[in-house]
Amino acid sequence: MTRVELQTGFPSDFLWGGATAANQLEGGWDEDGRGPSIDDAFPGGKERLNILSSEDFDWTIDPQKYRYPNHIGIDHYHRYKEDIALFAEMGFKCYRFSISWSRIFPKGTETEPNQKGLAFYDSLINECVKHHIEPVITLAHYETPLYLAKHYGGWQNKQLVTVFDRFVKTVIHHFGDRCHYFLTFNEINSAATFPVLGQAMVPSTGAKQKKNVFQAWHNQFVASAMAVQTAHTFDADIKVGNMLLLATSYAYNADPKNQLATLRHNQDFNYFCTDVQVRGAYPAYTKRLLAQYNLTLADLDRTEAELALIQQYPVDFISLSYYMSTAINVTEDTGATANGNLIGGVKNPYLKSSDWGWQIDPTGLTIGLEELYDRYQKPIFIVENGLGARDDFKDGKVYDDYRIDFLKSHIEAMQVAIADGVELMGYTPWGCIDLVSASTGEMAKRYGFIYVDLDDAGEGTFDRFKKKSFYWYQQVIASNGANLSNDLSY
Ligand code: BGP
Repeated sequence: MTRVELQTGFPSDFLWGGATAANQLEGGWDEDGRGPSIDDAFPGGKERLNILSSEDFDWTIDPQKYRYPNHIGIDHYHRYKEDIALFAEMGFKCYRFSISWSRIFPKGTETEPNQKGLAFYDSLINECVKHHIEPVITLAHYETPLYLAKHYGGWQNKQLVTVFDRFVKTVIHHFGDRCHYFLTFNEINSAATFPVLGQAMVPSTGAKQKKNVFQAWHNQFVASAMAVQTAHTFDADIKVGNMLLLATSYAYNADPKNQLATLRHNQDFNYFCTDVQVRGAYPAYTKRLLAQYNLTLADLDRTEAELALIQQYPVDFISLSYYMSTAINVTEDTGATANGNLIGGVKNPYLKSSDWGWQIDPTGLTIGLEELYDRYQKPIFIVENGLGARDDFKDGKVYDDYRIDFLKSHIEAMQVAIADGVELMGYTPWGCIDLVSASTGEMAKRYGFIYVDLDDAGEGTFDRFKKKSFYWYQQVIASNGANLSNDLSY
């Protein structure tokens, strides 16, 4: 009897590439008419999220008190041609980046776009096209114009839907002839723990009241539907995805109470936003979820017209970030907790952690992909994944075998999901070139295939160097994922 072989290969049009976000790499924060974005008020350092979560944070930029690494990023604003040429050398089929809203509309409220902002992205996109790299554009990657956070209170205010719609229409009408993939709100569900990033809300503007967080989500669901409408009206072939922070969740043990808590956690964290954006309607468990905060749907300002729009314009595909899994234990205190990507949890004794305490779990990627595909039957695009690590830079080289091991194991995990029928569109590892960390503002936490000579104090030449993983990923792409071997000369 012959053995049945499952299809584990990647589709021939699989989108291999890399991912970045404007605020974390561009720099040039006040050049050519750009207005400040919320990230320009984020201090650098491990205390970043604590500072942003404190009652007295009021969006003031105070260079006497803090360093602001996002102001310079890695100077991609001036070096993007060199960077895209390096991506092309690795063989990128696509490049995920974000368009900085405040580069196009400096305060967010203007009616006419900043032409110099459009010119920058025209040139960047043309550079991608020249190298046969498909742009994948994030419309909102934690980059609300600072003015809208300060004067409108962020996304809890419905006026943001109107001004965001103007931004989206400008972007799609201007770049839609060359770009076929757009993502709406980066890690939209991360507002469950840190509304400052995705919703531009802090405690002093009401971020601790859950009603505001749910209202902001609703406003973003409407804005997401409007983005799909704009894209499809402009060109029916443009595909728009949501963007989910996926943290696959396990019950710590077989105690049914932990199993139920895990189901609830999945609904509340991993599925709530995606259910609305993919299925076009609020899920049945919304009432239970809101009741946890003593809220009902009547507490939210949702019009019939908005709900109809959400239903009419669901996203075309699901995109997600995946770095780690989380474990749920409500029955006992094991004492050990784990850090993670904007969401922590109980320490899982079966997993190792990164230098920053994020639990490494490739099998969790297979499980997460299969759970999502079973639930929605929509194509999935992994638009972030990677290992934040300290690199040892010597004589122009970085031997980052630990990064190769991480990525290799996650690509193998993707193959298992493909063999089980998951429709996977592409893979763009995070921070394909070293950039400023979102959660800590550090340069020391590196993800890239390309090393950037810059440290946490802002010192360095900004020169770019190819790490060992650069050549490894080049080989992965050239073989369409068939050759994952780390046995290469460097
Ligand atoms: C995600 C964000 C990214 C990115 C990444 C890594 O949450 O979408 O912007 O930075 O995580 O996180 P960090 O930079 O905190 O290591």
